[in-house]
Amino acid sequence: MTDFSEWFHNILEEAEIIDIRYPVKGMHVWQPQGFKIRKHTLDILKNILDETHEEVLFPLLIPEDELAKEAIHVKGFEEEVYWITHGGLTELNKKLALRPTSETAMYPMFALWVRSHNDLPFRFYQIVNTFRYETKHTRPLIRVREITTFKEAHTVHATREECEEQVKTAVKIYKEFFDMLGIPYSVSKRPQWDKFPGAEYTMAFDTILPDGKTLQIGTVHNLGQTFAKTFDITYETAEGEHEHVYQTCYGVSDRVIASVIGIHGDEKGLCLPPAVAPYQVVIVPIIFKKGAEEVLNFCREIVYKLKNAGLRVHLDDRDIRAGKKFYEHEMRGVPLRMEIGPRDIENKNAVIFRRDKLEKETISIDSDAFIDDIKTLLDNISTDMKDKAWDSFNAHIRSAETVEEARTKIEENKGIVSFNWCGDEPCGKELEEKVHVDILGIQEEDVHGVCINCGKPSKCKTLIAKTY
Ligand code: P5A
Ligand code: ZN
Repeated sequence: MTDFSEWFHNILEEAEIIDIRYPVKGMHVWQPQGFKIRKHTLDILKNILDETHEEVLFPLLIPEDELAKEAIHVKGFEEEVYWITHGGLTELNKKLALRPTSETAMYPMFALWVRSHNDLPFRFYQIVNTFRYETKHTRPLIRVREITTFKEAHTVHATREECEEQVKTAVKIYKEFFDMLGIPYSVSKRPQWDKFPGAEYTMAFDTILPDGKTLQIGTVHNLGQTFAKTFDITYETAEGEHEHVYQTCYGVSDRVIASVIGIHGDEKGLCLPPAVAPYQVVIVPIIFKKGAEEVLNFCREIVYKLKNAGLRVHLDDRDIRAGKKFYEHEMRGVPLRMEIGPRDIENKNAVIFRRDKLEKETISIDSDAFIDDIKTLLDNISTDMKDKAWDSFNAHIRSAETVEEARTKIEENKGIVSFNWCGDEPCGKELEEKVHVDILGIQEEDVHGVCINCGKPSKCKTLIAKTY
C-alpha cells in the first residue's frame, strides 16, 4: 500500500461503503455495504455491553445553559459546537446545541434519577450521532463532523473505588471488542493536557494505521465528582446522608470501522474479519452450458445448510463471468469463497478460497461434516488476521534511549516509540516540539530511570507517535 490515504478513499468508494459526495463538509452517507459492516460491528459491541449496561436514548439538542454549566467541559468543546439559533423564522430565546457528546444532556436527568445508594451503580449507553465542528482536516470515518456511530457509555457509582473499578472494566470491554475485530491497540493514560474536558484522567486506545500514524479508537474517562458537583447528582447513603456520586464515561466511534477497513485491507481491497463481513461465505457456481441447473441446485443445498448453521452465506448466481465475481468478492473482502462445478459435484469436493491468505484449497463436501470445516476455517481466518495485525503493530513499537534516537525512529518508519519521561508538562511539550510528535500517554507507572529529555528522574514509560 503505497499511499494509505488514497487507498482508503478509493476502497470506500469502490466497495460502496461510504459516499463522500454529500454536500456538507465532514458529513457522509452510509451505503448498504458499509451499513452492514457497521451493523455487525455494533451488534458485537451491544452484545458485550448488554450484559452489564442498559441502552437509553437522549435528545440530540442540549440547552445552552446546561451545556455551559460545567465550565471546563464547555471550554473544551466551545470551538466545536454547532448551534441552533432559530425555530423557523423565530429566534430562540435559548440557543440549542447539537450534542458534541452527551454528558450535559444526560447528567441533569441523572440528578433526577439517582435517589438512594440502592439505585447505584447505573450503567447506561446509547449509540447516536454527535456533531463536532472539527477544524483539522476531515477524513471519512476518521475525523468527521457528524459522528454517525458514537457509542457513549455513562456510569454512576457511590464510591471512588467502584468508579476506579469501572474504568478498568471499561478498558476490558473495549479490549474484548477490539480483539473480536482483530484490531491491535495500545492502552495508555493521556497526559493531563490532553485529557477529556472535565475528566480526572483519560485512558486511551490507539491503533496504528498502515501509514504508521496512530489513531485514537476509544477512550475511557474517570470523571470523579466533577460533573456530580456541577449537576448536583447526589445519593442518600445507608446512614441518610447526601453524597455526590462518582462517574465514568467511555466512547468509541466510526473510527473503529475505519480501523477494520484500514488495518486488514490490502492491494486487492477489503479483507473483512468474519465477525463483521456482510457475507462470510460466497458460493460461486462454475457453470457450463450442460448441467447448469444441476450445479445451481447443488449450490442452493449447500447455501441452505450453511445458513441453517447460522452463517451469512450468499449464492452468486448472476449471469456474468466467474472471474468477474471472484474479483468483486475479493475487493469487497468476503472471507471465504466456495467454487462448485460439475467436476466438484462428481468428486464431492469444493474449492475454497481464503481472502486473507489468497490461498485455494479443496475440501470434501461428502458429508455434513463440511459445515464444521467451514466454521473452523472462518475461526482460523479470524485468528490469523488478528495475529497478522498484531505482528505488524508490534513491529511498529520501538523504544529509544535518547531524544535523537526517538526522532530518527519516528522519521524512519513512524509507528510508536517508547521511552522514559519525567511526566512534567513543560518537558513533555518540549519533547513534542523537538520530535514533531504527540505524546500518546503513559504506559507503566513506577518506572525508575531518567527522562530522556531533561535528565530528571523518570516516573513513567511514555509513548509518542505521529497521530491522526
Ligand atoms: C466518552 C463518551 C467522549 O466524548 N463522552 C462520552 C466521552 N470522549 S471522546 O474522546 O471525546 O470521544 C470518544 C471517541 O470518539 C472518537 N472521536 C471521533 N471519531 C470520528 N470523528 C471525530 N471527529 C471524532 N472525535 C472523537 C474517538 O475515537 C474518541 O476516542
Ligand atoms: Zn523530562
